[in-house]
Amino acid sequence: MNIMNVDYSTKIPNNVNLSEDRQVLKALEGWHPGYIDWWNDMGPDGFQQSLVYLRTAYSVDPRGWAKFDYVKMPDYRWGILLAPQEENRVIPFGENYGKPAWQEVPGEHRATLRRLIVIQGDTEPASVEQQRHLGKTAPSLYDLRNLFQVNVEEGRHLWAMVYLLQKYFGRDGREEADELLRRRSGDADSPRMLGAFNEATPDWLSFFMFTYFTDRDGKMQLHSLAQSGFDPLSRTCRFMLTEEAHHMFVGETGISRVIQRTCEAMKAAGISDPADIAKVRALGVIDLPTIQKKLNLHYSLSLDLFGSEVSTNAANAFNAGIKGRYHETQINDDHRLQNSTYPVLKLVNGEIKRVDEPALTALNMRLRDDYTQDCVKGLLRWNKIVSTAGYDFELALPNVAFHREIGEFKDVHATPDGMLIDDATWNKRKGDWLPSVDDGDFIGSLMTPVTEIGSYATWISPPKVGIDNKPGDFEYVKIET
Ligand code: BYC
Repeated sequence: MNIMNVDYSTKIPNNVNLSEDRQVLKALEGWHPGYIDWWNDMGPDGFQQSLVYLRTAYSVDPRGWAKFDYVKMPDYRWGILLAPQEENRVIPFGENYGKPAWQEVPGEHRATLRRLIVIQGDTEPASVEQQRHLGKTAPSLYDLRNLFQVNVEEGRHLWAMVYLLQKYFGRDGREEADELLRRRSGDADSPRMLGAFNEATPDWLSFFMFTYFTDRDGKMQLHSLAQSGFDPLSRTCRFMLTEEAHHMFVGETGISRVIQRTCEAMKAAGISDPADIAKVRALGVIDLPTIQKKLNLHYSLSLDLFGSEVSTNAANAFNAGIKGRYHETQINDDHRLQNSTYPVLKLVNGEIKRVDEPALTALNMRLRDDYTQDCVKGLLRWNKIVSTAGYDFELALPNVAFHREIGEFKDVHATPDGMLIDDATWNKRKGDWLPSVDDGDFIGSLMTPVTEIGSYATWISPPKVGIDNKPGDFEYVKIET
């Protein structure tokens, strides 16, 4: 078969020749009904009979890989898609640097590899669970369609990890695949594995923040796993990244549109002080200080997803050749990191200081730094909208010590500017920095659905361009209740 094109003749679309891999096909077909049950129970609430204008991958050729059409979500063809195999690929880092990439699981690294695949797999259904109620309050059909596109693709990313588990990890891989359908975001007894994936996504501003900040952690982690010496994981992640770009686009443009609308409304009403929250809210738009609080929350939750700044897990995975660095092959060094150091932010005698640590154990910190640099790009665009509107207000990323549950700063409190403060000050001030119940109630009050074709809620601007070059008044979702 042609690896570029996806075989749609089997129940599970794929470009991995499943029709000749009976055992894996059987395992996946056995898992399929449980997945559909999970989708019906935990996927989007409502709209399952609606026709949604979705893209589906038909190829893994970066020059053209997706087709758009109306699909009912339960009929979406979730498939197994791997980027084409690179001939003579070698392990690009670690102790096995330069040796041929593994096509089978290396026995001595089996447990590490399985753990990383399970963690990656766990986040995908978690995000769908977190977002399941949002369809009911979508600000437009365009946004509703984007939500569902993100959801079905996160579902496909779960399939991607399940394929790796079932094909390469035998019985325990199959058990892990079943567990991925059993855990639930936010569940007291059986939560999802990583912190941010057990938080609520109560409104659309949270959804945009999540797709901007948390999906971007996904991007960084997938890039690192795409470097893996275990070639099937590398190829899987490479294709996932193609889809992931749209998710972050939804976040970045979503936040841009919220800010745009707020600035327009403030200008039209002659408001000169963006911090005059009551006046701004009276216009039915979200004030900039509240947007900053939501940003503080989602950025800090997402920083926790990088693990501890100094981590032997990360060092072991790198040494083993299993998880590399962002853009590993473009870095100009020995790719072994036996003798180099990396500056890590640490608490030293009650102060935040940069301390040189062995580069091998500082890999989480390095990836987190790469992530922060990537996050800044959106802030520049958002701040441009504010300054172009003539307002003196700048959104900023909070300090990495702010509101942390994992790593070096988990036991201290810090302001968004990075000043360490005591418990009492934190408790008194945290409502100034993180969304309060009142903020949540106000945003919640704006979340009324808009389902007329080409219309948008009061608190968000229309997008500059439509999906698949469709016009603004395109019926992105044909709602059937
Ligand atoms: N919450 O050495 P440590 C995505 C645990 S998002 C809870 O500090 P390590 C997506 C850790 O498991 C990307 N527990 O960190 C986005 C370990 O536990 P054990 C998902 C945490 O291992 C949006 C212990 O603390 N993919 O794709 O170097 C929508 C010590 O760990 C957390 C991945 O994350 C936490 N935040 O790094 C949809 C890639 N952090 O084993 C999808 C795979 C740490 O001692 N995962 N712990 O019981 C990894 O590479 C690593 O496991 C981590 C942690 C980066 C997560």
